[in-house]
Parts: sequence; C-alpha cells; structure tokens
Amino acid sequence: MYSNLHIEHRDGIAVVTISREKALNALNTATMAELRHFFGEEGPALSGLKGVVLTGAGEKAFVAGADITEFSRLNAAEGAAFARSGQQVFDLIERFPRPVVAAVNGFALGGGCELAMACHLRVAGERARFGQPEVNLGLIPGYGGTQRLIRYIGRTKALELLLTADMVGAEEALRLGLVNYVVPAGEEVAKACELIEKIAAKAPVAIAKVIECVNAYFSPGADGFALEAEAFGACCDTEDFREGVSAFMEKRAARFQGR
Ligand code: CO8
Repeated sequence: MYSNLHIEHRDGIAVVTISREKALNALNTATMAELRHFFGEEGPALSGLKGVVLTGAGEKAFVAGADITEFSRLNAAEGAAFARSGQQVFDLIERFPRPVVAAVNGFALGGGCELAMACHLRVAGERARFGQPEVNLGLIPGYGGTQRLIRYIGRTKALELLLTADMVGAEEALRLGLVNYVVPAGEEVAKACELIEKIAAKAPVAIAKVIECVNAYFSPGADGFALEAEAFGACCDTEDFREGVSAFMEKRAARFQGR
C-alpha cells in the first residue's frame, strides 16, 4: 500500500519506517502524501492501536530533510503552498490521538528535525544529529521549524541553531530539552515502544485529551483552560474514569476499555 513507508505492527504498536535510505530518507512529495494518508482519516484503525513509532531506514539517518531535488525550482507562491501542505501533514501527527514517538536513529535535519518535533516524544540514538540547516540553502524551515524549535528549547538556543545551521548531537539535544531520552545506537525503536507500552496502560480517552489540551497551549486563539475544563468533564463521563477510581479503591490495576 505504501512505497516509501514500511509499516510493521508489533503487538498494537505501528512502527513506521521512512524507507528512502539512498537519499537518507529525505521527504519527497510521495513520502509526504503517504504520511498524510497514514496519520489522516484514512489511516490506521484506532481501536487496538497503542501508538506509533516513526523512524528512518538504515543506520545513518532518521530523515535528512525535505528532498532538496524536488524544490529547487519553486517560485514564491509554489514554495508557500509546498510549506503549508507539509505543515498540515505535521499537524496531523501532532494532533494524532495516540502517542507518536520519534525514534531518531541518525541525522534529523531540516524537515527531519521538524518531523521529529511534530511527534509527541523523541528518543535519540547516541549518533543522532539534529539541525535546521535551511539557511545554507538560502531557505528557512518550512514545516514548522521556526515555531516548534522555540517551544522545545527556547528563543536563545533556537535562534542560534536556526541562524548558524549548527547541528547538535544527542546528548546536547537532551540537555536542551529537544529529546526525552538518549539510548545506545540501535535501541531507539525498542525504547520508543517501551514508552508507548507505558502510556497504553493508561486510559486512552484521557491520553487523547491530554494531547489535545497540550496542543491548545500552542494554538493561537485557543482557550487552553476552557478546553481543559471541557476535556476533564468529558473524561468524567467515561467508563474508564469509573474503572480507574474503582481499581484505585480496590488496590488493583485498572483495566481500561477506551470508552
Ligand atoms: N534531499 C535529497 N537528497 C538528500 C538529502 C536531502 N535532504 N540529504 C541527503 N541526500 C542524498 C545525497 O544527495 C546523497 O545522494 P547521492 O548518493 O545520490 O549523491 C545521499 O543522500 C547521501 O548523502 P551524502 O553523500 O551527502 O552523505 P554525507 O554523509 O556526506 O552527508 C548529510 C550527510 C550531512 C546529512 C548531507 O547529506 C546533507 O547535508 N544533506 C542535506 C541536509 C539538509 O540540508 N537538509 C535540509 C533540507 S531543506 C528542508 O528540509 C526544508 C524543509 C521545509 C521545506 C519546505 C519546502 C518549501
């Protein structure tokens, strides 16, 4: 079904590997269309899905950026449309109601760093390298990099990385707050799956509401506190809330049904 994504289902976790190893998994139009399909309405059935791990094929790169060969001749209007379309795909990932964890196994540059930042959590292998090198090409990030990098690491360091095109390694990314964990090379996907398993033991509706409310903090015009109160109320109406409280009282593990 997909040509550029390899999807493997591991006990309720979809491990999605971007598979264009010869181009260091660069995001071409076809790959973006497949990501749009996967994370959009036609994507995986949510029932039984614990979460998604996104990673790159091979040992060298997570994703080395948007595919440079495809946008060398864009004019202003085409460039803006190209960027907006990519932003929509990454918004789908950010709003996905199950946890999406990036397993960053190498270079995460330009659109690759932006893709990792659109995921809810990031696990970096010790050889991972992050950067927004677009100014080297006479461009700026177009898939949300100027906005999301600041959210994660603050204005001071974000401006430095965006202006200098410097890359940071995994340990520095951890120190800056760009990634959640650093693991030995080759263990990125396993750690990402471990995180998803931990989250999968919680109430699925509550997890989806947390994602929605945290996203609201960063949505201009959204009233995050109002949304939180509404979402809290919606959780109160779920069977899982009753099960969670009963399990606590009975000193046993909760068995959530996602409703
Ligand atoms: N696009 C297309 N092909 C790529 C890309 C890319 N982003 N990155 C690497 N490749 C290809 C290389 O061309 C090369 O192909 P070939 O073997 O056919 O020559 C192959 O992958 C291997 O790459 P290298 O030989 O360069 O490998 P090195 O180990 O020497 O270097 C690097 C690895 C440092 C990662 C290097 O490949 C590099 O600098 N790549 C480009 C990184 C970059 O600039 N990324 C940002 C791209 S711009 C972007 O992402 C903007 C996002 C928003 C777009 C909005 C659209 C308007």
